[in-house]
Amino acid sequence: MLRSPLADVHIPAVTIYDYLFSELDETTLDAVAIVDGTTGAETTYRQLVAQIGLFAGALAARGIAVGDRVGVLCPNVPAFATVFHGILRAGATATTINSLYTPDEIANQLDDAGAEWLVTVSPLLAGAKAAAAQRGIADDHLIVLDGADGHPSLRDLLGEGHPAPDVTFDPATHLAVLPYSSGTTGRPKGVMLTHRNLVANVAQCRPLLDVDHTDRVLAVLPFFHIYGMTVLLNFALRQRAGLVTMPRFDLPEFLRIIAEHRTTWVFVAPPIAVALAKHPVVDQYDLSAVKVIFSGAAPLDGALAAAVATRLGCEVVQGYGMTETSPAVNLIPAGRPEIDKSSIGPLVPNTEARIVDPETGADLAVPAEGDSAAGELWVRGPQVMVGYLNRPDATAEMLDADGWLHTGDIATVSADGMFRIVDRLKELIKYKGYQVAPAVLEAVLLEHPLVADAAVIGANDDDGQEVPKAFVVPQKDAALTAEDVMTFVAARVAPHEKVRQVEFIDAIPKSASGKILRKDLRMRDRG
Ligand code: AYL
Repeated sequence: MLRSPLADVHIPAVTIYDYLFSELDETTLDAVAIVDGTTGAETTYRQLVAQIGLFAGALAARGIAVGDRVGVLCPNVPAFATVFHGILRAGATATTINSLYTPDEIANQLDDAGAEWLVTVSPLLAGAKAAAAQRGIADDHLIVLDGADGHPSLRDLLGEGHPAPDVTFDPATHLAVLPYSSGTTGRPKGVMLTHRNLVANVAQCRPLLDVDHTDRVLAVLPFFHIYGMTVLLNFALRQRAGLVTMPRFDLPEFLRIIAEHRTTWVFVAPPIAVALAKHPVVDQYDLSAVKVIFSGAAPLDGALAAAVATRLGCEVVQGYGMTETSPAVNLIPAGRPEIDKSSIGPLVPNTEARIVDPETGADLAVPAEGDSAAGELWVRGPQVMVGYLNRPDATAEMLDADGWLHTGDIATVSADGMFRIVDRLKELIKYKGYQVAPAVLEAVLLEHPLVADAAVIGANDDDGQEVPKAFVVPQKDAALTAEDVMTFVAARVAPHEKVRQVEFIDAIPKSASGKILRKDLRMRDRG
């Protein structure tokens, strides 16, 4: 068994709200907590805390309490922080929804999570309304932050002046959030994360990420995803940094905001690193304030990291983890030039790991020099989820009786405790850092009348980034083109889930029990 080389950190038994905001002093209260990158509007910690209290009060006045679930379908705007922490402060659980989702996907998540309330913004109202209608959520339970006829707005709720309710629950067991993840297989499932999980992961990041009140942190990665939720929204606020929000990625606007707000830490996924390394427009902006680019959510190539570091004159590091681990498991601290940036660095504190031979279940040996053989990464720690909502079967497959989470990622480790992700055992695909579940796309493909069978894997595009690729067996004598297949899928899924490559094949390789042999397809794809 491997342990983090770092000393354990104390994880206080408090709510995430108390962990972040109970120790604000007179100086930090008046510091800027959030800047709207688009408009420049600022919110201080004092204002944020007041708004969170009022939002929680307004929810409590509507009867929302411990045990209730509230859907959040909202891009990165400053009010996200008020909504998120307001819901949790009222004792309810927030289920954060991908803002790219189709109405059906939104409705599925609301249904599965048992959410009877939804918070959104007017640009997403059409999809939210369609989903709310499917689930029978009435207009007065659909909060539209910037206002829409017949719906409560943020201004309405805060204006009611209700104080935050007194709620009691055990932070070690009470569910704070239910983000959705497909895990190692199948469709998205609700990941049950407690207040303790969220508190722990912020506490675990603190010794490794040197962010403080002098920093401005760019928040372009979505708060609805665990990366943005923990590392941006919660961690940056705990450090008393200023978050600069951006509702969606657009390269020139991203560069303008970095330059104008002089952001010091920029958290990205690898495709943004590709743009920073290659796009000519990058040279037109003053990015000199940037100290660190932090990449996570998909593999970061070492040469790419070096190219970005040289071009921007900053450090480039990466972190590894998953929704099921709140998310941070490993990360490279800044200021450690000896650590290979294509590795994922050491385990965060209070975390144990094993590298297990997937065939035999035996722990692989760690040699004195060089890396161990590759095996499945298992992790254990206070950031590991309770399980999947309503899915004891899927939980049991991933989380064993001793508390080990089987990540489905293939890793190696060196004697000095540096991990490296070298492959993926599970079927999950990452497109621009977003999860894409092959099972969802395979079901859509099989709806096409000219498709006899189909399988989906992750393939590489010209920049070495992962994209969903479909292997399709056409019906006998059918005239089916790759274009037809891609157009059909694109009309039925969220933009990040589109099939971007198609290959026709005679038969999908399957095991005796009928499981798709993705490994064979991946081998065929890599030639
Ligand atoms: P989910 N290298 C390789 N694969 C990665 C990496 C990485 N650095 N990070 C994530 N993955 C893959 O739930 C891996 O397959 O959470 C993993 O099981 O969307 C899967 O993505 C999980 O995807 C941080 C900051 C982690 C961000 C994250 C990303 C969490 C993504 C730790 O400190």
